[in-house]
Formats: sequence, C-alpha cells, structure tokens
Amino acid sequence: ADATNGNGNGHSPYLEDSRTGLGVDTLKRAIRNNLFYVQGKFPEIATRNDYYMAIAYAVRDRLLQRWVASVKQYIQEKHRVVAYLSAEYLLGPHLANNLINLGIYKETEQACKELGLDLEWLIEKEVEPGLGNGGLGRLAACYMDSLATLEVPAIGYGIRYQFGIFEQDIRDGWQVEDTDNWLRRGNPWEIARRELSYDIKFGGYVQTYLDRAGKLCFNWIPELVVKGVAYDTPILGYKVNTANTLRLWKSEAPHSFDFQSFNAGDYNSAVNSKIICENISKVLYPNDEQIEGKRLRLQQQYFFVSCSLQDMIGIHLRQGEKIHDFHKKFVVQLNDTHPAIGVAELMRLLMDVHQLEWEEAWDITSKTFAYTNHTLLPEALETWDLQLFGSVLPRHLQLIYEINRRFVDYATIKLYGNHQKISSLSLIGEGPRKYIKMANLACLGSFAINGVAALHSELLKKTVLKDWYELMPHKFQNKTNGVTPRRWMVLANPELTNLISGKIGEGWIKNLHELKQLEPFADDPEFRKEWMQVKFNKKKALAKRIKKRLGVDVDPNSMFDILVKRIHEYKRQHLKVLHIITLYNQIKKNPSMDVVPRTFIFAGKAAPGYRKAKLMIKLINSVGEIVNNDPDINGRIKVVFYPNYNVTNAQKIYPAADVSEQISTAGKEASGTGNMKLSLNGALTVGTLDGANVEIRECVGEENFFLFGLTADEVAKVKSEGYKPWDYYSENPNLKEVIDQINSGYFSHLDSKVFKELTDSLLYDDQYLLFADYQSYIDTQAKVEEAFKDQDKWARMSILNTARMGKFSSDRSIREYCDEIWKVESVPVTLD
Ligand code: CR6
Repeated sequence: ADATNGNGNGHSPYLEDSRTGLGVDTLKRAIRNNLFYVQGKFPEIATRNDYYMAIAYAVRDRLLQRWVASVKQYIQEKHRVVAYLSAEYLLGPHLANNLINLGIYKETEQACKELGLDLEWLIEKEVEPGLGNGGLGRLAACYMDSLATLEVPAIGYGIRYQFGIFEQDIRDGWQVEDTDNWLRRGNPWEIARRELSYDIKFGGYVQTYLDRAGKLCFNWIPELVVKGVAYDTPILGYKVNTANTLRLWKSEAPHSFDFQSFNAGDYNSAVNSKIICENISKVLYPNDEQIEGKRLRLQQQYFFVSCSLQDMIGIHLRQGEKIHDFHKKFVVQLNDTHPAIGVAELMRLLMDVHQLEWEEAWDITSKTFAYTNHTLLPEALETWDLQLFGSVLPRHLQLIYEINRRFVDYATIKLYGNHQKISSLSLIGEGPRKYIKMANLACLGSFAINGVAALHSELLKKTVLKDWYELMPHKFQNKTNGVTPRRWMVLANPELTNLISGKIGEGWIKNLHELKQLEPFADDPEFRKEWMQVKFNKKKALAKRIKKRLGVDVDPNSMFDILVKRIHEYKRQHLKVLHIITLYNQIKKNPSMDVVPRTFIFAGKAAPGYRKAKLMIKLINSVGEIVNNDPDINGRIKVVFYPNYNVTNAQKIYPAADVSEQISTAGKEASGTGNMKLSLNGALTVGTLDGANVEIRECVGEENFFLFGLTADEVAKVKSEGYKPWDYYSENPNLKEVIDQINSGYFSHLDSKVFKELTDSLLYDDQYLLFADYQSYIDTQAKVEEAFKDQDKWARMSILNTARMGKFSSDRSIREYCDEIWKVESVPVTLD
C-alpha cells in the first residue's frame, strides 16, 4: 500500500489516508512518494526544487479532497454563488499559506526535519504568482481567502498571465525591469482543465438578418477566434473544509496552427496565428492607476470576461435552471472597470446566443453586476477609443450604442434637458475622437456601486461619479477594504502571532475584533518588553536581508521608518526624500546633535513607462548613496531601497516596521491596504487624512497616530484659489535649501540636470502639493522622533494600535459585501 502516491487514482486504503492524513508520518510518506512517483527522483539526486514540488503535491492532495467536496456540495445544493471578476490577482506564495490554512504547518515542518529537510529553506524557494500590480490585485487575493474562510460559495475569474509583474532590479540607482517567468519550473498549485474551454471572437463584422418570424437578428462574423482554457487553483479557507476555485483563463489557438496555410507553404502565417492567440494572456500590463489604451489590453479584458460569463451560464444551465434565473444563481462583482465589458457581453450572450428579448436581457444583466470603483484620479478612469473598440468588438459597439440610446432617452426626461449632465452621463464621450467610458457602462449596468474606504465613497459621490449619484443614489455604498490576518499576521509574523495567542487565545485569527482583548496588556511591563523583543527580532532579520541583498549595514536598534508601495507622484515618495534631506542638513550643520537613529526603507515598482516615477527611485538611491557614506552622519541615518517589492518581500518588511508612512495627498489614495498590514503588525502611522487612514486613525485613537497635512477639502480649496508652489519654496529656507541642493547636483556627482524634470514639476506645478504639506510633515516627524525616545511609551502605543485594528480584516469587508450587496450565505462544507 505504501507504494501508492497521493496523486494516483488507485483505491488502496493508504491513498485515502494520504489525502486526508495530516499526521507527521503520513506526510513523510506522501513527500517521499511524490518525490519518487511525480518527480521521478530519489533523495541522492533530488534538487531543492524537486523537494519543494514533492511537498507541494503532498499538500495539494490534501486540498483536493476539500475542493472536490466543496464543488460537489455547491452543485448538489444549488447555492447562490459570487463570481469575482478581476484582471489581477496578486496571490503571493501558496505553500506556507496552505499549510497554515490546513493547520499542518508544524506537522509538515517536523516531517521535513525527519526527512533531513528544512521547510523554511524550501518555502524561500517558491516563485510567487505576481499576477497583479499592487493594491487592487492583492485585495482580490485577500478577498478570495476571506470568501473561503467564511465558507461562501465563490469563484474568482481572471487571466493566467504567462508573465506576471516584472522583476525589478536596481542598477546605478535606476530601476531596470526583467520578465517574470514565474511558470518556468512548473506550477504545482494549478490544475489545467483542458475540457473546459470557450471560443472567443475578435474583430470582423456583424451581419443582420430577419429570422423566419421576422425578428431582427445579428450574426457576428469574427476575424479571429481564440480559445480560452481554464486553469484552476484551489483557494482553501482557514481551518474550514471550504476550498473555492480561482479560475484563470489561458489563451490558445483553436487548433495548434493553421494547417491550411502550413500545407500551402505559408509557414509564417500558420505559426503567426498561433502566436497572436497566445499573446492575449501572455503578459500583465504593469501599470497601476494608469490606463493603457492598447488593443491587446482590450482583448485581454474581453477575453477573460467572455470566458467567465460563458462558464457561469454553462454551470447554471447544467444545473437544470432557466436562463431567466441567471441573476438569482450568480452575482458578478466587477473589480474596477477592467471587466466592465461584461455588461455588454452578458447582453450579447442572452440575446444573440440564448434568444432573449432586449428588455428581459437588460433586466437580468442589471440585476447581475455590482461595481467597485478603486480610484479618484480622473485620468485613471478607463476609456476606449471608439474606433479601436469597434474594430475589436463590433457587436459590442452596437450593443453599447443601443444601451446608451435607451439610457439617454430616460435621462433626458429625468434631467429635463440638462445637456451638460446628460453628456457627462453618456456612455460615449465626444471630442476630437469619440471614446467609450467604461466607468459609465459599469455604473449603468450595475445594481450597486461602491468605493473602498469611507472617505473615498463620499468623494466619489461629490466628484468623479457625482452625476451618477444624483441620478441613482440608491446604488451607492461603501465597503472599506480589509486584509487577511492569515497571510499578513499568522504567516508573516508567527512570533507576534504566538505572543498574542498566548494571552488571548487564537480566536482573533478568524475574528479580528478579538484583538481588542490585548488592550489591558499594554499596561503590563513584561508584555511590553516581549512585544518590543519580537519587533527587534523581526528588525534584525530584515537587517540581515538588507545586508545580504544590498551590502548595506543597518542598525536594528534604529527606528525602522518604512514607505513601501507602488511608486507614484500622488503617493509622494519624494516628500519623504525632502524630509530625509532636511534631517541630513540639520545633522551636517550640527554633527553632535542628538538624533534618534533612523533607517528609511523604501520599496516599490514604477510603471516602466512612467518617467517621473523612475526618477523618484533614482533620487532615493542617490540620496542614500550620499547619506549612507557621509562620515558626519556616521550611520545615524540610513536610506535603503529594497528592490523588487512583491508579496514575498512584503511579508518580511511589514513585521519589522516601527513607522508606517502613508503620506499621499489627501483625496488621492482611494483606500490603501499596506497601511492596514503595517499597522496590524504594530507600526505607528504617519499619515494624511486620506483613504482608509481616516478610519485607521479613528480606530487606533488620534493619540496613537501622527497626523499631518491638508485635508481633502483644504487641498481642493488651495487648488481652486490658485496654488503657487514657488511661494512655499521662496518663503521656507529649509525647503529652499533642499531643492537647491538637489538641483546643484549634490546627490548626483555634480550632475545638475538629472533631477531637473522632478524639481521643475514641483516648483512650477506641484500637482500633489508636496510643498504645501512640507512643513507640517517635518514638524510631525519631530514628534515621531520624540515619541520614539520613550521606548516604553512607544511599546504601549504599538500594542494599542494592533489591538484596535479589528475592523481591517478582509473577513469584515467580505461579510459586508455578502450581506449588503451580494445577498449570499455561508455554506459549511462537510467531508464524507
Ligand atoms: N492602486 C487604489 O489606489 C486601493 C486599491 C484597492 C487602488 C488603492 O488606494 O487600496 O486600489 N486603485 O482598492 C486601483 O488600482 C485603480 C490601487 O491599488
């Protein structure tokens, strides 16, 4: 019986044991068997990757049983299902997370040890699927975790990019990008479902004809047909039997290549069509908060949305249900406007394929979708050039015209000829070139619209979606983002997890509000000491990584001041640099002054085409080079740019933070989620009243939060009164000194031109009001320094901070979505 491996389909009693068995001995046997039967290796020749794979398969076998049980139960009992549509999922490494959710981390560690293996070393090896840019993609991953943990029937739909977000390296201070070939060693966490595939049409034209009953019909004759193949990844909940599906679509040629061309001797065009088809899911667009109006991007969006909707309809009909009840079976959440084409696509499927009339189809469609908006930056709202759109999706252009015609008729009566408003609500934008407004399509086609933090949802109603709010106020809601405590605490910070659980038990992992019970321990000097010891150990571990990766020595006794997120002007990493240079100048003028030693740690990727963001990275590194090596500074301040910020690295950085920098211009950051992860791990926030910072401050208490800067209202006022950054520059000698110094080439080997684009944009435009917030930021940082001097008090603040983060679990967010938007219920899964 021992000779059967967990992946086989034999019926030995051992196999059953291997699938469910969570004990050390069965795990050991499963690992050994997988090494032999799946990898075809024996210990003497097995590589680190072979062992990783062997363990991964052993764990996957244990997931599969739960996954099959979940799917079976959903089908048999016909539950209502949430479909989460997202172009991005920033999942992070699977192995350790699955071990935690299965509750077998310790057992696996022991099994490895007995096999002479170091589990942690193997975990380090895992290449993470970086199928997202930043917050939005990571949110989708946290939500998948919470949906499973709350036992909610759900499917996540997306794209199986062959290349995820690029890998970042820093050379001579500049960002350089390398492709992320995450699949090169195989992916043990996915299962290809070759049998589950759909044909997706592109381009061509639409024929109209009358059918026998005299009804006008539409026949889309495409120029290109692509096949979408399902790749499934089970997403297990924390210590429950529920394992939901993440279904990602890969694009392929319908046949491996065009044999007609091949036989006719046209080898190139035969292979070309295969390449064109595979290109669609080839690579993730590396832009965060930026639109890329490229044909391929539109093709990606339509590709995954059409596959997903066809899949849902298939599931629904196979259950013996009527197409008319589709919206009762599925609720479809649009993660931003990337999948908004779904509104037109569902109309097409219902009418052109399933023969429904317009009114019926629209009734179903508008009861199916709900839309989450993730940005207030007007330039980040997606639009498509109408001609481009029509050439890729001719049938959908017709449908959007008709949806719009009916809507404008309605709006004209409702708004009694307010033409400006009607044209702003129209799905089609006029101008030198016409364009399609995806946010408007999403708003019109959805029954609910939500922002991602309280302030953001309010601002949406006053700014970018104002006209929609006035027309359809009942659709508007708020759902403040959250993060999963499983990955961001239990996995990233087992030491703090143990310390907390030792005092209040483990209930908080599933019910984060229970962290509140930690509050009294803030008064316990012994607990404070232990708390700070954990923080110190995490700082030491990060310092070691920094030394290894960058060769820079940083002192774990210094304050770790951390700013990690995508690089963007509105996030104002350069404001942090202004602070660092100000501090540097103070010390230079008075080298013997008493300063709290600080390590400034930055990390984050810039979109490859975003020049100013790349220049910000160069500036950070240039300042670091001078500051880190200046004998007057003598190591008291250090500046580090940690390359290739991703989920793996974030897990190492957050637990080591003393200070969390959340310094975006108020009104620009929709929510932020890194702010939550850092705060949960005991970092104190320095922040503006922006995004979820507002709610974090409310929860942790204003005395535990370092507030600075203009409010969103003040920002709007300053701008409307004609903001002049030059005045701030000329009137503030410290600010002037800093800017002049950058411009003089002080940080760039006397090259005075390198940063000119950046400093000019601050002096003459400063869209994001760095200069207006500069002094307030500097003053607040002085308070941070004072507070850090009293380590015992700091410990208290840090403990209270964590204790009050209960609200920011993605479990809370998902509960709210379930109750207030999706109307879905939990379905506990039983294993037979
Ligand atoms: N860039 C917001 O900017 C928010 C996430 C998730 C963002 C960020 O504040 O926390 O979404 N927006 O809601 C978009 O991606 C458009 C982001 O990650």
